[in-house]
Amino acid sequence: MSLTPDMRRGFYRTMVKSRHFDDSMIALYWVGKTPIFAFGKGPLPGELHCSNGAEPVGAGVCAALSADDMITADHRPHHVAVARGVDFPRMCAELLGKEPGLSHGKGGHMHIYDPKVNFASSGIIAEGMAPAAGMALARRLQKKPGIAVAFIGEGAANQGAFHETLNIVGVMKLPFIVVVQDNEWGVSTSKAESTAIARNSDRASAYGMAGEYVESNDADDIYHAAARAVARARAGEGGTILELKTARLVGHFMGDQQGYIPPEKAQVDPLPLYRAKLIAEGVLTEDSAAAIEAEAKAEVDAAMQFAKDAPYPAPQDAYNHVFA
Ligand SMILES: Cc1ncc(C[n+]2csc(CCOP(=O)(O)OP(=O)(O)O)c2C)c(N)n1
Repeated sequence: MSLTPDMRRGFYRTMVKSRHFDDSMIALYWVGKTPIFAFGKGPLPGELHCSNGAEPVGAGVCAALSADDMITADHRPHHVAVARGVDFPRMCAELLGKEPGLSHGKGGHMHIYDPKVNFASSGIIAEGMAPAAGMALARRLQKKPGIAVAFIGEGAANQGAFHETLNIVGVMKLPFIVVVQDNEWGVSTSKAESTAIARNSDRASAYGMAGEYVESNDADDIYHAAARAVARARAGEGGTILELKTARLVGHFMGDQQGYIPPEKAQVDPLPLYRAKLIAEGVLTEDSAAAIEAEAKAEVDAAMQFAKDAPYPAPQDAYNHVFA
């Protein structure tokens, strides 16, 4: 499907919403943790991995999917969850550990789970690969429509789960896409230090599947490449390693000062670039862009307020809704 102006305005809106969500969570994260970084304190205790810079990946890939398709994401799931249309107020409540959260506040930000839109995420890297392949196989056996897409980072592409899953996807020609988000860093380890080849998509031939590397962090380019991979999967042509050159504009987790990133490796923010491009092409004006930004921010602020006002789970429910 070719891109319409409406779709591109939608990409911009999705990206702005995701960015404002992350920025709001980052601001809240520091409450109670300063002046000394008190990791366990505040309304958002523990780790927080934000998606700033990767928004085009969520917007572009999810636009190429249908409601029947299934998604697994990783420890940095916000941009994908927002683009997929996960119940947003409940997602905010989940991050704050509140009772109306998607998992009653017991999953936290790395474990966003919304079966209504076929979305799950896990903090164990590459862990989403095998369940996604299983979902693809289930759809085939049940003769139901739908493909599976696993979102991971380039660091996770060195995990055993990546290779074992792709082997079986290749053998069974499963309708599966792994979206490898190449932001260059796995915590503080650069891709060059951890991976002997420059592009994980080149590994595709080893598994008998297609591989594509997208050099630009632009939602339009990402959408087109994702649509090609989706078409192959739906046509029974098997899996794709879709590696996307994206960015991580914030630390690996909040509190990471990123001292290991040399100035020449500083990454570019894709949002102002996309905004300027759409304005230059007449898809947006200054006014319509500002209106989209205001609307997205109002939606985030309302959901944040809902989450802040919501109650915590009752202590007697500690053992409900959990498997152990
Ligand atoms: C199996 C496993 N090993 C180690 C970790 C700790 N860990 C969390 S994120 C991460 C790096 C992930 O890098 P990458 O896959 O490139 O994703 P990015 O953080 O860059 O988005 C590591 C090692 C983990 N969560 N799971």
